[in-house]
Amino acid sequence: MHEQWKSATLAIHGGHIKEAYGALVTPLYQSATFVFDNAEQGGARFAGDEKGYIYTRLGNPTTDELERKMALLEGSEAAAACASGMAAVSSALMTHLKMGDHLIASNAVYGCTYALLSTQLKRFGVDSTFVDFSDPLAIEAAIQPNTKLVFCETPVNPHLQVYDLTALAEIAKRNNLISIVDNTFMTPLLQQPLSLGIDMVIHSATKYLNGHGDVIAGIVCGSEEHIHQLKYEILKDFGGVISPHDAWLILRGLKTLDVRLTRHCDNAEKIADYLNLHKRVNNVFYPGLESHQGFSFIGKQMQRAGGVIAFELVGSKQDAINFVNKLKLFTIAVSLGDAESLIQHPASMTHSPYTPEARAEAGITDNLLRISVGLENVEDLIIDIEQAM
Ligand code: LCS
Repeated sequence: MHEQWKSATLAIHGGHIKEAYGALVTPLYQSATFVFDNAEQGGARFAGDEKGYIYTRLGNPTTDELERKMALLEGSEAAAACASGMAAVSSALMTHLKMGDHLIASNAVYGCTYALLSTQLKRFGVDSTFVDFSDPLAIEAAIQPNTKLVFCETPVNPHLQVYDLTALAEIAKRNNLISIVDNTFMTPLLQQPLSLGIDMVIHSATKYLNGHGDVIAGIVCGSEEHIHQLKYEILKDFGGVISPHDAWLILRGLKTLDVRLTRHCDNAEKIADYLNLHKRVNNVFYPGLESHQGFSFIGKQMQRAGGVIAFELVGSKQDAINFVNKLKLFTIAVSLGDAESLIQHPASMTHSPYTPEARAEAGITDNLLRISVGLENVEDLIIDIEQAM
């Protein structure tokens, strides 16, 4: 049955198991631990001789449903839910890396991912090289004898550059590297990296998957072997597991993902067109615009361009900051994918962990602004931008 269902249906029904009392909605199993009938049963569960729950850090029925649903949506064998998007990124990396290894990442990624790769992993003897992933030759040129994996987001946070995932998967396979893609900006409804040959997909579920701004969580999707290792070694021992309550909220959010994304994309397309024609705007970064480097990937690698737009205002950094402060309907906050439209200044906020040099290299300028277009009436949003201009 699952095989025939489209994503919108899977997001509602996928992975659901009929509940004992007939409840329509998956129950929230808000329990830290699970009771054994006797000591022998407890021992058998720990030994793996008997199936069944032990302790929520090792598995929980509510969390399991989220993981089954996400695996179906991404087309992976398995999935693991984590305490945050950063827990998903770090757990996925720790599954594959050890001291002395090297990885290659795109030079623009979410700020904390950059900090993890450039600073934290270094403390454990793992080196990272950052290159422009729009140039496949640059990726190949960065490969060393100890390179283990390649990592990127596409579209990139914050400026929406798009990378060719088929080319990336091909480079990874030819050089025996693991490929990991952060699919947060797209969700599996707009882009499925595993179908293009990528090995692992990561999400900050904090964003569109939950969609309501009330959860911090992450997901990793991949092969049975990789996810088993991630769950029963990395998550078990490092502990970055999701709370069942957050898993339950994401299950609720996923039911409306398809309709929410349609609205996010519709609104963002109209706002990108408006900004593109505005004389106070220098550059609009939105893959749905013909002028954008990522436009040729729309309808192929990615179904639509999503709900995030970046743009540079004419003038100084202070002019950009003044514009942000004048907005009345857009809320000044980091994060994205919520019902509320949000605006933030990447250089001083989400991408402040970068050094100024690395930020310049990654194309994140001081007057770049990023908006997450929400679900409001788009005319109201444009009126708000117009009055702040
Ligand atoms: N990956 C991407 C692409 C992200 O945008 C973020 C967070 C993360 C991973 C980490 O997820 P978290 O741990 O926050 O769930 N991005 C943010 C942003 O752009 N503004 O605030 C957070």
